[in-house]
Amino acid sequence: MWPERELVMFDLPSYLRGKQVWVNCGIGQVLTDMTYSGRLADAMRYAVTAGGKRIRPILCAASAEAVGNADESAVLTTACALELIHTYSLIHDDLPAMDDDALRRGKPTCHIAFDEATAILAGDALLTLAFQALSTFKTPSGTPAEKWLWVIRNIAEAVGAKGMVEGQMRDVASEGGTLTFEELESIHRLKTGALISASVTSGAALAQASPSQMACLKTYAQNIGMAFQVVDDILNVEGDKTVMGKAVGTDQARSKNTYPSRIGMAASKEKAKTLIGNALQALSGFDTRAEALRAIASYIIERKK
Ligand code: GRG
Repeated sequence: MWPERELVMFDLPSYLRGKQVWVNCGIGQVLTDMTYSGRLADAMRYAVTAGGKRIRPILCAASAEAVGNADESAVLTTACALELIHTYSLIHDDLPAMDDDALRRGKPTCHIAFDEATAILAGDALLTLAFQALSTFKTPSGTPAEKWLWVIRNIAEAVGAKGMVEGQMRDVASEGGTLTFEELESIHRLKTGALISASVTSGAALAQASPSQMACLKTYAQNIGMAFQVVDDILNVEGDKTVMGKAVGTDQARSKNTYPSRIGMAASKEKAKTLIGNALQALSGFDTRAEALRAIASYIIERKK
């Protein structure tokens, strides 16, 4: 099991709050610098500032801290880009052609607050803005150009046609049918796990992780990424709509393949615990600088939203 004593000593809530403020300031700056004012910018800002846990940017920062050695401004730019991409995916996921959801982060979804065309464009613009911010960035201390390119490629691969978008395609195509367990896992790995993995590995790369550190962090990320989606499936059944800020019971209503629907609630919870145990095991060679990553892993199965 994981080291409970150290988790008790680590103040995760204040760590999360601090990092949320940090990334929100960065996102505000990127939006101010790189968008015109007007309806499109309003819709982009509305979706990004509607709330959200900021778990992907926080994982990026925590991973960089676990390794040490990162230029903070490079990590911030990357963290912002990850959240912009995540927000785009949520806007598009909520559209009538996808999950057709009216509530996200406790507020009307972007296409309800604005309109469908504006929501599509706001998502497109957020995705593009992420890569614009990444490719505009210059580190004063000089993060090597190859490292920076690696990060950009790492994120692009994770969210594109062999990553998140493919996961979404398979998810949409599978509605109403029955998937094998392997097919279900591959959807979770692509749709949710890929961006979470890229968040961890990009932070690690910016901190000059060694190949063996990178391998351990990849294992950590793959396990928490899968656990994150398993818990999301569980919360869609058992969660509280007000706490979560989004509708619940929607997976069953859309006949979606999920962990609870395939293996039941108890086995899903057991699966999430096993994955988190694996993730913590992968961090065993890291010192106390990985404490945030350890605490986040535990938070993923305890979260209520
Ligand atoms: C390209 C048309 C087009 C659509 C792309 C790729 C995609 C749409 C959607 C997939 C992304 C998605 C909705 C994955 C589910 C992952 C998930 C559990 C999202 C919720 O993340 P949280 O809990 O949300 O971190 P907050 O609001 O806290 O940021």
